[in-house]
Amino acid sequence: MRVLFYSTLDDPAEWLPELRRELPEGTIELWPQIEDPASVDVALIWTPPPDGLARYPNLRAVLSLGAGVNQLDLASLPKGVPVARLVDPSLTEGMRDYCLWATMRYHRYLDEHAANQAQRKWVYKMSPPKGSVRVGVMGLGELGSAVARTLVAAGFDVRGWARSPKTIEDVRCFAGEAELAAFAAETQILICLLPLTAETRGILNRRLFKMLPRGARIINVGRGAHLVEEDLLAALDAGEIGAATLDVFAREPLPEDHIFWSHPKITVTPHVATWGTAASAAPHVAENVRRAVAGRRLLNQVDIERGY
Ligand code: NDP
Ligand code: OXD
Repeated sequence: MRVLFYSTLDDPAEWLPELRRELPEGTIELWPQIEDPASVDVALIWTPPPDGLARYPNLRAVLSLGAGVNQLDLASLPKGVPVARLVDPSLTEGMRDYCLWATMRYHRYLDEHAANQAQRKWVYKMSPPKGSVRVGVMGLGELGSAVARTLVAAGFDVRGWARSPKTIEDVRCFAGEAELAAFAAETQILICLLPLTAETRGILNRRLFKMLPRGARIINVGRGAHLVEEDLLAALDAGEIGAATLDVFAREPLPEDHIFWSHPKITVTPHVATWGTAASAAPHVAENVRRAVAGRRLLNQVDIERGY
């Protein structure tokens, strides 16, 4: 079994030894040094390589190096080849940590205290009890459900929204477009952990911002294209949204002259909410390579029609 590895983000020096350890019966080849394209079984990639995947006529699976798959441009992949997203315990842990940090930072007004410090201003502002702070998580999949549970354990009043109904202990769950307004009406800190699909593109928009309580804070860790940037800027100016923490952007790297860099109510992090690590993810990848070669259904296989 032969695996092609290509990524502009992930370090092959970290990944290849782990993959070779987990898949001793396989051969891992680093793009573009591919001995025989016809013998490649699986592509393990963050984005398709510059010359695409059509050169590999016997491909049996495309495995994403990310939890998200939109960056693979699903429509451009060879038809009929199954795609799987990455599920990795350390990636999930990183996302739980980031969302807890960002939520706590707003809850304890640490953004405001930092701004006050810059002006040598002593402003005594205490937070309400955590149990009275309503945090809403959009997307209750692998990551969203883990984040929701973490926030419950931390003491917040948590609700979640997904496409289909969910049951998560101590999380009030809402489903579908019909329940979006009810979910949003109670959400003071909104976390977006949706995949980017035709349905979710631009979902963080003026209409949704107006459904939220005045001054709500936004944490976008999904994808940049979930956010309508001009709607956020207008909502911040109008005080409808109080502040935003953005980890993902429509254009990455965020251009140097982008207003988000210097906006006083926006916190920018460079798409580092979390990432997959080779040591933790390699067993999952190896299992999916074996499944692909055996013609079995992949773990965390993407529904191409749905887009996630
Ligand atoms: P999953 O596929 O496990 O979960 C997706 C969730 O979104 C599901 O609960 C799904 O609902 C819900 N959803 C999808 N479409 C809709 C819709 N139209 N309306 C309402 N809910 C919807 O994905 P993960 O949790 O693993 O990852 C989520 C996203 O996080 C990734 O796609 C990626 O964009 C982002 N990400 C960002 C990272 C970063 O560093 N910033 C790192 C890793 C991921 P249902 O359960 O009903 O199907
Ligand atoms: C991912 C990401 O999708 O890092 O895993 O954004």
